[in-house]
Amino acid sequence: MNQSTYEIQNGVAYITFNRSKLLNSFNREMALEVQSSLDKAESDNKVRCIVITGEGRGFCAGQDLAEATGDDAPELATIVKEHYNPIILRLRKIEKPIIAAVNGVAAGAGANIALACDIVIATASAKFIQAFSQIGLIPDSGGTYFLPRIVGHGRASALAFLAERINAKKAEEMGMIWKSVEDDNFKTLVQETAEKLAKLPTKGIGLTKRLFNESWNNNLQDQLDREEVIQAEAGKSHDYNEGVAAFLEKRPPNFKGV
Ligand code: T3D
Repeated sequence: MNQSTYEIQNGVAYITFNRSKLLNSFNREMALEVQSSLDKAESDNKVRCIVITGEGRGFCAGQDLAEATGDDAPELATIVKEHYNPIILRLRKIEKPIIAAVNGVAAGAGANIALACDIVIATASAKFIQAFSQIGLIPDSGGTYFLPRIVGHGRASALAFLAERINAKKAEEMGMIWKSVEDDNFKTLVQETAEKLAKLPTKGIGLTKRLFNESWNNNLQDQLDREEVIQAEAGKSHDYNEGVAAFLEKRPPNFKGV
């Protein structure tokens, strides 16, 4: 791997985009590496939280436009199908919490990869840009799915059509991200949040994520039915028994994630 890095620390897998000279814009190699890192993090039981971030001053500037143009460039549909869609589907399917640690500008597919994560923490100087309309494209990487659902139709339309730079504070105010944090405190907050998540009941969190995913397409009755089924599954976990026992014995719980 040389377009990204993969590192595990205290139960957290850190996947870092590593093309900082080009603001971590995606080429094919980086897309395939990120897919394989997500697979590794999913199958490793020691990993109980995943953090996605970028090296240098940018999070990710979306597609490397030099790679997407020129005579031997792949079809746009091929890029979307083979690079971005598999990443977005993994981010939603992996039943472990995933943090987008947005360390700088997040544009195009970079912005929408962040929005597909479970929790977005951004440094105060970060910007979010739905850059697609500037070059005549549509918001891919789940943008047309997540944006209206997260911020509402009106804001999604303005963000997508106008491609304005939205700073982290404003993104937080409109509910697009969880937290904007001063640059000096960013790394510490990301690490503390990730390590806290890695000690929580991963099984229950994963099942919650599954139900949130399903809720987009369910009516209330169907969703309540699913909660009934999945609560029974959560109730069979080690961490449910441990959580209740720890509460009754007035001691801190020791969750194992299963
Ligand atoms: O294949 C397809 O196209 C379909 C898939 C589409 C998915 C997409 O993501 S489409 C959207 C693609 N992304 C963009 O349109 C964003 C382009 N970048 C920018 O608008 C700006 O770079 C930023 C607003 C993100 C940041 O601006 P600034 O002033 O902080 O930095 P900069 O000077 O523009 O960029 C620094 C370097 O990175 C620069 O290279 P240089 O001059 O130092 O050699 C710049 O060309 C390069 N860079 C930034 N973004 C990209 C890029 N190079 C290639 N592709 C990029 N997307």
